[in-house]
This record gives sequence, C-alpha cells and structure tokens, in this order.
Amino acid sequence: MHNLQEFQSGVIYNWINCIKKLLNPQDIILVDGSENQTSGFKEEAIKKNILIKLNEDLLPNCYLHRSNPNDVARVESKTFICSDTKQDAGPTNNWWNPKEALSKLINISKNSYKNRIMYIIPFCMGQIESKFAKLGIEITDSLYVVLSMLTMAKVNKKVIKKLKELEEIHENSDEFGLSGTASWTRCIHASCNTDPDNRYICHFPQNNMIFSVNSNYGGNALLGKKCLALRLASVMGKNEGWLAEHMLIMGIQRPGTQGIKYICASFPSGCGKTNFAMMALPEIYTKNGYKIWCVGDDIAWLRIGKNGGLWAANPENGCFGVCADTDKITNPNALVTARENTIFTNVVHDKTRNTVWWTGLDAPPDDATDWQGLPWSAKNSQTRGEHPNSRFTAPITNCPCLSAEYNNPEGVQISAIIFGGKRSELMPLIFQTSDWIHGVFMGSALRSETTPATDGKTGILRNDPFSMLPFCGYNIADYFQHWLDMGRTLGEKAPKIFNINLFKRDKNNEFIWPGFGENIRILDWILDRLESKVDGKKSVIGLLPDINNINIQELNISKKNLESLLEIDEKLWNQELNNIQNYYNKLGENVPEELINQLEILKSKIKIN
Ligand code: SAT
Ligand code: MN
Repeated sequence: MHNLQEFQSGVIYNWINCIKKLLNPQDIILVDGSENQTSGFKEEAIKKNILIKLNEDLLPNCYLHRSNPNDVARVESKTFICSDTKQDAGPTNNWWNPKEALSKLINISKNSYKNRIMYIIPFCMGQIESKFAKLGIEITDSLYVVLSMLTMAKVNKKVIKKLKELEEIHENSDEFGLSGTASWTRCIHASCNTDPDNRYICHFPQNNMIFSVNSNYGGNALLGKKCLALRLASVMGKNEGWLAEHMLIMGIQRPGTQGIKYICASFPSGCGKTNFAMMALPEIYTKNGYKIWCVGDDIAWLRIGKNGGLWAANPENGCFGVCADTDKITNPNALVTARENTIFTNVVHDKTRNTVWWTGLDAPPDDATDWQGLPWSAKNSQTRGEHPNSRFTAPITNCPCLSAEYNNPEGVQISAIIFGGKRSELMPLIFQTSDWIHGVFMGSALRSETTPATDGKTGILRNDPFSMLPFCGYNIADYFQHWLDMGRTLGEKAPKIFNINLFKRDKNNEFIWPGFGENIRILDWILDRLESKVDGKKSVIGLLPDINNINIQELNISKKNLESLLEIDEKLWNQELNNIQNYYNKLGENVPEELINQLEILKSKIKIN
C-alpha cells in the first residue's frame, strides 16, 4: 500500500481497507496536495489521454479534458437522498431506502477498481481553522476527479493531521465500511464505465456518507462540492443552526461610504452566478470609485456571528464555471481567472495554437476539434463546438477581483440577500421584500427556467425554491421552517431580502435588461435602500424602485423599457398565486403556517387591487 502510513492504524486506515475490499484496486495512493505529487498526477493523466497539455506560453499549466459524451451535467433523476424515511427527504427529492441503495451501489461498484489506482483524497471544505470547516475523505479511481478536487477543495498535510485527530469519533462495523457515522464525510466515487443507466449519486445523511457511481462530471463526482457542501451540509446546518446555500458572496465598495458591503445571491445553476460574483463594472462606475470583490461564486455557508449578524464563508477553493458564452462582455474576470492552472472540460481545441476556444471568444480557429474531439470548424459546422455546459476548473486565487476576506475564517457579514430566477415574464427586475418572513415566502415561491447545467430539457419553467431544488438534502418544507427560525434568531440583525430577475423578455423575445456589468445599477439601488438613501415604492409584492432611482446613465435602455421591467402584471400574478398554492399543496403539511399566511396576504392584496 502506497504512503498510507500517514494513517498508520486506526479508524481511517480500517475504513480505507474496507473500501479496498469492495473495490479491489491494483494500488492505493494517498493524495497529499504536494506540488511534486500533483505534477506527477498531471503527467500520468496526459499519458493516459485524460488530459491534453495546452500551450504553456499562452495557457500556463492548463489542460483540456473531454468527458464521456453521455456524462456532461448533473443528473437529478439519478440523485438520491437515502435518509431513514421518505418523509426526511421530502417531496422534492428522490428517496431511496438506504439499505436497498447500498446493496445496489455495492453491486455496481464491486471490483470496479480492478487494474486501477484507488486515490484517497483527504479534503477540507472551508478554512481549516474556521468553525465553518468540514472535513472529508474522497476515494476515487479518476485522475480527473483527483486533479479537480485539488483545485476545488483544500487538500494538504494539515487536513490529514486534523483528520487523524478526529479518528476516534467514527464507528463502523460492517465488512465494507458503509455503516456507522463520523464527524468527517466519507465519500466514495467509482467511475465504473460511466454507464448512464447505472449512474447513481447517493447521499446518506445519517451516515455522513456519499456514494457516487458511473459519472465523472463535477457536480456528480467532486463530492466535496454539491454533495457535501450543499446536500449533506444543509442537513448539518439544520441540526447545528446554520445554513448551506447555493449562493455567491460578493463585496461592493462605493464612493462616499465607509467599508465594503457584502451580499449573498442565489440563482439556479447556469443563470450567471459566476458572472455576477466577479462582475466587471462599466467605466462610469469604476471612474467614480466603485469596486466589486468576489468572495465566492457558487456556495455560501451562513452562520450567526458573535455580533448577532449573519456571516458567510465560501467553502470552496476554486471556481467550476461555465465556459460557453463567457467572454469579454459577460465576464472578463472569469477569462483572467481561467488563464493558468486551469482544467477546461468539453470545449473546442484549437489545434494550431494548442489552446482552447468557445463561442464568445475571438475569431474561431480554423483547424479545430469540437468538445467530443471530432473535426470542427465554425464556417462549416451548424452546431457549436463547445458543449453548452462546458466548464473551467480554476483556483479562486486567480480571480482578479478576489476579496481580501475570501479566506477569513469568520467569513464576511452579510447586509443583503438576493434571490433570483430566470423568468421571461412576471418577475420585475428588482424588488425588496418587506421583512425576513416575506423574503422567505418569495424565496420559497421561486420559479426558474431550466438550463444546460442539469440533464433534460432546457427552458422549462419549474419551481426552484431558493435555487436549492437539486441541492437541499432534506424535506424542503422543513428547510423553509429552518430559514424562518434563523430569521427569528437574527431579529433586527437579519439581512434585508431582495428579489431580482435579469431575464425578462420583450415582445420580440429579446432580453430587456443588458445584465452583466450593468447589474451594478441594481446593486446600487440595493445599497441605497440599505443606507436609507432612497424610498421604495409600495406594490403588492414588495417595494419597487422609483424609476428615477435606477441609474441608466450611459445605458442603452429607454425609460419605457425600464418601466416595463418594473411593472407588476396582476393578471399574471393571479396565475402565479395558483402556482404557489399548488406547489405548497404538493409540498404537504410541513409547509410553515407563516408562509401560508404570506400567501393569503398576497392573495388578498391582489384581489383588492
Ligand atoms: O453542479 S455543478 O457544480 O457541477 C454545476 C452547477 O450545476 O452548479
Ligand atoms: Mn451551482
């Protein structure tokens, strides 16, 4: 056994041996995060055609990876919460009896590491010295997963040391080490033959364990990310009094105000969280001293701090962002972020320059292969060369507007929370909810159009409360209650809650709001509200901006269009009420009374008007 002496004997050593018995690898390697070992992995990955090394001058230490074409996104239909009861998983999750799930997973993965290496990745989500931190060990046979985890999580000697200190907490009794529980998360990943029919991503909250088979895609295979940092962490948060959210964290610095204000924003996958989190501002704003600071682009862990306010930390170490359509306008900071030490997945390979390309970048290459490795040219091809869910995996420290607080063990104090979805009608550009309970109501009622980040059809409107539909590891109605409870504890210190919709379309089906860097104009209004610089205009759904309080200087949008972004169509809202009612009915009796009251209040307002 390779370098496992780190764990000598003890619980972790025993657990690894149990899993070894199940998967039957040729050898075992402990991943320690050292530079030496990591470069060895990269060389090995190149040799095995898992990675293509790109032009060192243009893209230093960058690589191209192509996934199995059937393995390009999260698969919600194959994602399970294996809690003791179906009620614990709730009506929005796929539930699987833990015993039955395990027996299937054992069947599928048994001996699947034959002639393969078993990599043991001890990792930490969050800053190791922070109370936010959560430890885990991922076992995988995929070098792509190893190298991605090395970017997305903290993997180093300190983590190994800390895990050794925690050893005694774990108890385990069965042959394959799949029972009992531990204070650290046991993550088992087996690529098998990436067979979509036998693909399962299973979470065992009672065992603090994740077991994923037959997919190497980020959200299904980098088990520290969505599986631990959202699904399992949301359960931990419920039990321990904090929140794990699908949210970006950013700081906004404005002239004439002291300090930086931090906000969290949740949008569903593929709706522009990364772009929003590292927004590059238009010149009229930078000139005046505005700055954006990125703390995180996908996940926020939120705790009540010593001062009673809500504090957020980013548990991740890297960005797993969408490549397609990321360009100089949509997100110039992401282009800089993904310029070195980056793995690109499922993009076009420019063979002449040995670089990568996707729609949105400069002129397309002449001699290229598409995301599947087939000959491709922009001129002769009807289809895009990159996959719509093509991704870059880059260290967050590459981000040119990275906040100085990004690794603060305490996190940053949050002044406002934004909920957003992708809606072509109904939802205004922005409104402020009246208080925490009303904000939670609006978060619970969110609907959004599906995107390529999930398998299945895109553009389908569906309920996606808090953008957590695919990520809440327990009963969503209990999750609403947990939000309400957090609000009660926060009291006066609770951040203000806003709602935004950047995706409203006009009669010609064109987006009305320019979005991207121009979104600062929305943030400006939010900060004006927080600082009581402007009043909001009362409406049935909350406080809207006065049209004159949204700065449209140097923006190609007419006042009339801005008005249309802010209008409330009560006929449509009437239909929406039915949807919320039906959704609540579907969620069942656990929906908190306070939210049902909110719905009644909204119904009565819309009727009166
Ligand atoms: O789930 S991933 O992390 O792969 C991307 C997303 O859907 O947010
Ligand atoms: Mn996400």
